[in-house]
Amino acid sequence: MINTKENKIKAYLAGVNLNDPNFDYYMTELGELSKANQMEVVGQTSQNADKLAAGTYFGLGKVNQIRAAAQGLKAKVLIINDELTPTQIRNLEKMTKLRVLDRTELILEIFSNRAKTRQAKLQVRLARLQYEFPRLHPSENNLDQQRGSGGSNGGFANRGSGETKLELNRRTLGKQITAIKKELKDISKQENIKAARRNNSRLPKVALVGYTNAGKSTTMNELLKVFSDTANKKQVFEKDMLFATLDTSVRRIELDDKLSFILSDTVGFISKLPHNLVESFKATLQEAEDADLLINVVDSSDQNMIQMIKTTQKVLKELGITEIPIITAYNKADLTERNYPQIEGDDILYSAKDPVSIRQLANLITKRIFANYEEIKLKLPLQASKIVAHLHENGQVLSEDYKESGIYMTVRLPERDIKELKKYLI
Ligand SMILES: Nc1nc2c(ncn2[C@@H]2O[C@H](COP(=O)(O)OP(=O)(O)OP(=O)(O)O)[C@@H](O)[C@H]2O)c(=O)[nH]1
Ligand SMILES: [Mg+2]
Repeated sequence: MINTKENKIKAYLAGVNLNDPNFDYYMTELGELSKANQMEVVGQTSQNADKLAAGTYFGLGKVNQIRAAAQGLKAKVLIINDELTPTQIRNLEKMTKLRVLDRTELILEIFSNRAKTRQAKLQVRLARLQYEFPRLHPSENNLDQQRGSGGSNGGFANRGSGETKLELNRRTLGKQITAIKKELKDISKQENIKAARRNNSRLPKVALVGYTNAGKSTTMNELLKVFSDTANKKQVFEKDMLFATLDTSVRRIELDDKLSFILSDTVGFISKLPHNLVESFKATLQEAEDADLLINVVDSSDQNMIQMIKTTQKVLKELGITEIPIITAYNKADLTERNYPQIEGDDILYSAKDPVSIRQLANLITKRIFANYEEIKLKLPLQASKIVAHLHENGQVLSEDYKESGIYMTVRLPERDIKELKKYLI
């Protein structure tokens, strides 16, 4: 349901600046995240400090100031720019009389609202449970509550009457976490089988990565429109909102001259992505890890473009992805004054909505991934059907002619594969 302005929850943003040059940008992002969560931002404040107050995050004077300001603006929620400790959340809620949401919870909330497939839902749920686990605390009414003797919890009854609700909750949560991990592992196993099939074909793999809402999915869809056969054209979901994509989609792109590659679209990034979330989404991001080439899609019309590029680089590093070559693709050039498409070295300025741009992008990708491919002509014995099949799987077969004297083929292959075929070269 779309909330109108009237019934949107009013939120007040606040953060402590520990001398971070990116602080203003993080606050801007926090505002975007709040809006993505159906909230209306009514005001914001910050405090410069050398360190965070252990119990309250802000200094006490600042907390009072926030309470007054938020009350005046009729805010119901206080949104904090960092991940807080459970104690900090509790104290701030008590002192401000506001519901307190930290950055991590905000991002988790958006992800849970967006998740559609079983895998995405489980991944978000796992991240959320792991976030909640250390935050479980005995609330006022269950602090002293002990499990009644002879209760209905069968198997656990002998755990002793001293068990608090808290311990019970912890155990329940722990079990849920284990169960979700197991189910995710099963899903991931099936995915791995599919991935292995793709790996076997040894077609080059290209992954679209980058900041959320940069236009990764749009770029994939437009490449599919221009280059794929109908069976492969299935479009992916694209929309003007943060984290539209939570699942990785994989498609085969067939270029005009029989060159093909595998393209994947992945979940978008943002600063300070919660650690648990990155962990849970590792399986989904596997495609990026396995890629031969990454396309870092950037919204070139956004004034925070440089920060967004840095954010993507940082998340990739956190994922351990440091060795894969990258093309930086500056998208949405139609919203700028600059001429496009334009290629400069490994970079391209383009618009995903412009077919000429899309062809140029494909050219650039092709140049990179097929850089070490060579075109060769072969004459194979008629009975060499295994080699023929292998060439179809691993190379780009440009022509194939069956004659009485043998099979004549023109093939593009990676350099390393050519050695083995030396005796058939013509
Ligand atoms: N004007 C313009 N809009 C674009 C262009 N490319 C994408 N968009 C729009 O930008 C918005 C986000 O596009 P997506 O393709 O969903 O972005 P994404 O990078 O996949 O985003 P996430 O999945 O959320 O990470 C959509 O509304 C697109 O229509 C472009 O070249 N020009
Ligand atoms: Mg997307």
